[in-house]
Amino acid sequence: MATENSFPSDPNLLLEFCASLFDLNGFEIQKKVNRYLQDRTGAELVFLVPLLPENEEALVQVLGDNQLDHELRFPVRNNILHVAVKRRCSITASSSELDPELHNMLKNLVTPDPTSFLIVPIFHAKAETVRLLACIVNYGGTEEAQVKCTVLVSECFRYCIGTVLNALAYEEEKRLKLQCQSLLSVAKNLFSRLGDFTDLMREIMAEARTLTNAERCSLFIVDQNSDELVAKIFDGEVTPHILKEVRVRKGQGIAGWVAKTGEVINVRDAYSHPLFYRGIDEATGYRTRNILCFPIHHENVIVGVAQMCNKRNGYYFDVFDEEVAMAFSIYCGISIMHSLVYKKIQEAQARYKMANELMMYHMKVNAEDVQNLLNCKGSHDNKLLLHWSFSPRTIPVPETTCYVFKFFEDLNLVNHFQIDKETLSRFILLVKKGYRDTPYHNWMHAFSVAHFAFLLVKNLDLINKSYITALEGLAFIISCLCHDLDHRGTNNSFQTESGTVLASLYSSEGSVMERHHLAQTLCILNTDDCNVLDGLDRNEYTTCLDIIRDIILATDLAHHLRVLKEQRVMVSNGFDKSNDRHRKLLLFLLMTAADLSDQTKDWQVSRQIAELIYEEFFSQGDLEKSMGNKPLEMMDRENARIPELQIQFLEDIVIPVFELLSTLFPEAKCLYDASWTNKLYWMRASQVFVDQRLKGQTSMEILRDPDLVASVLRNSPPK
Ligand code: 7OP
Ligand code: ZN
Repeated sequence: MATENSFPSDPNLLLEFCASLFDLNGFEIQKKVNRYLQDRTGAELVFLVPLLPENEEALVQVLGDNQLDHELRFPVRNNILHVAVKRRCSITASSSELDPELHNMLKNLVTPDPTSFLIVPIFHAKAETVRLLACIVNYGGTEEAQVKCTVLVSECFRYCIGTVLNALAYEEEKRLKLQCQSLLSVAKNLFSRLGDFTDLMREIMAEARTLTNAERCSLFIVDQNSDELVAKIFDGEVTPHILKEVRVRKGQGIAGWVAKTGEVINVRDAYSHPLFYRGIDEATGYRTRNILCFPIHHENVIVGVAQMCNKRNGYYFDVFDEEVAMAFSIYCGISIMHSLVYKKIQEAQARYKMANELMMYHMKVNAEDVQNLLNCKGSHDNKLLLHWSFSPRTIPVPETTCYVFKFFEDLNLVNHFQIDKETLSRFILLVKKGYRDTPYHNWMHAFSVAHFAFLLVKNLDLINKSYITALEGLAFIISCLCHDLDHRGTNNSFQTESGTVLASLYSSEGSVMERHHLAQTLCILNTDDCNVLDGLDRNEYTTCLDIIRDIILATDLAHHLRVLKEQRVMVSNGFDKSNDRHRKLLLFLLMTAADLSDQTKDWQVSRQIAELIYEEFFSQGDLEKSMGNKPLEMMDRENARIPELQIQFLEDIVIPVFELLSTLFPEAKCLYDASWTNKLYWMRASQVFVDQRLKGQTSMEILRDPDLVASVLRNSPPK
């Protein structure tokens, strides 16, 4: 045993040696250390075995003066090296106890066969773990030589371990960085091929071969229904052309085992492995030497297995290959699953397109209806049509389309924008078809809103007085006709609360229904021979669509409440006809007024509208109750106090709109007055509701009772 003061190292040589380690890379440092220790110990060969901390891997890169053309990596566990690490003292061994490949290399380098072999663990005095082993080959074999070698090694490293470890760590970082970079470029490559599954599979195999330096790769996808592995695409130098598709049961063969257990299998000699199936080699004439087989996961499910065959250059797959393979397999899993999802989405889209085609076919308006509308000889010149108080709901439904046609002609839009009359007829009929048979939000609502817009443009002479441009006038009328297309009788919060398809399309943007009405509008305008905007030039066309979009989205009462303040400021500061924002705000106000215009007609209309609206609201409330939700009071047929709700609605929303409108257009004062009068009538109605509720009638029954109209209108009009 070496004593405290025995110092076999020559201090000058050691100092010189330490100084010479300056600015060398990991390989050069190892050569220097090996040479120094060889010289000092008189051994035939010295080499270092760095140990990687996390995964207990051993690394051999340099033997004596020779840097290996491919570094060796192997696990420390179940290896003679492990004994030295565990005991933390030098041990003698036979080199045949080493990793077999390392043993072979030593045999080629050392003549004759290594006879004595010493392993010295190296650790920093202040650190716990062994970071490095020094292996000394043919050092003499005596116990004295063993002690001397151990002391020489420990003295050497007392001064240079920091330098050596830093250089090695730097090399390892460099390697990891390169590995990361190459994996990232692999990921980039794979993710750009999600559109074509076969192409993706080929690329995965090619990348896997390059990363692990393998001759061939087989890729199996797990068929989740049959629990089988399926390979359809083959690659590599030998193409087994006889095979169309290979199916392997889970658990069968190496790939089947990996699919079943999720373990990586790394076999150095395929033929000696009990799970190896020789059939494929026999059928193809390919000779499998070694195999690296790893699972491909996606969210904890094994979706595939990749099997790499034959490491190139006659080596076998090492721990490093296993590591790269596992990282690679994560990208494979994600890209395979996304590619499958992408395929599904494309199929869904194709199905959607087919369904849409079918629907558009059945939505086609009848050619005869188009001709009838076009050639209508009816006069339809109701004298009251231009009166503010006229209720368009009195017009019989079959005549409504003729009136709409008239609105376009009367406002000079057909002329001004070169609208093809047949296209206009088809457009009007298609819009009418686009409304459902809901109590309130149906074609008659759209028609009455469009009529009110016609009244506004005509009676206030908005276009000639340049309050709005002709294009804005056109957009306004189209928007009114289309603004509630395909309404389902339920409001925005219902869509969001019950997670309808419409909510999934639009809820992130708000105004779910309005966005749908807009989408339907654009769909109609894009239908063959229905585009009334065909005659517009490019610029006018896009401007018109932009205005339509803004107006339809503005029909959300939430939007109205958001811009009301700005509209008030505009009205009190004076309307500027050349200000684009002013004209927009005016259009929003006009649209809201048209949408609420039922409340500016006489009270019988107001009552009838309430009947339609509450029928629709209560149906939604019933649905909400059946889903276990509590509806708003106005949607709840048991609790809604209709007159109070109407008074509130008139006060909070309707009256302010017409107040603002009549400030801007004094001619429209009668609309404001009418909405006020209706509020007073609803206050009268309130008492009737209280009385009749006590007698056991439901709100809806009271609203429909002819006695209600009789008692509300009995006395002189309210003041
Ligand atoms: N008259 C009406 C509507 C009651 C012309 C709608 C609402 C908001 C607040 C009540 C309330 C209802 C709403 C139009 C007309 C049409 C208003 C949007 C509604 N008398 N409602 N009502 N509205 O959401 F207090 F449902 F489309
Ligand atoms: Zn509406």
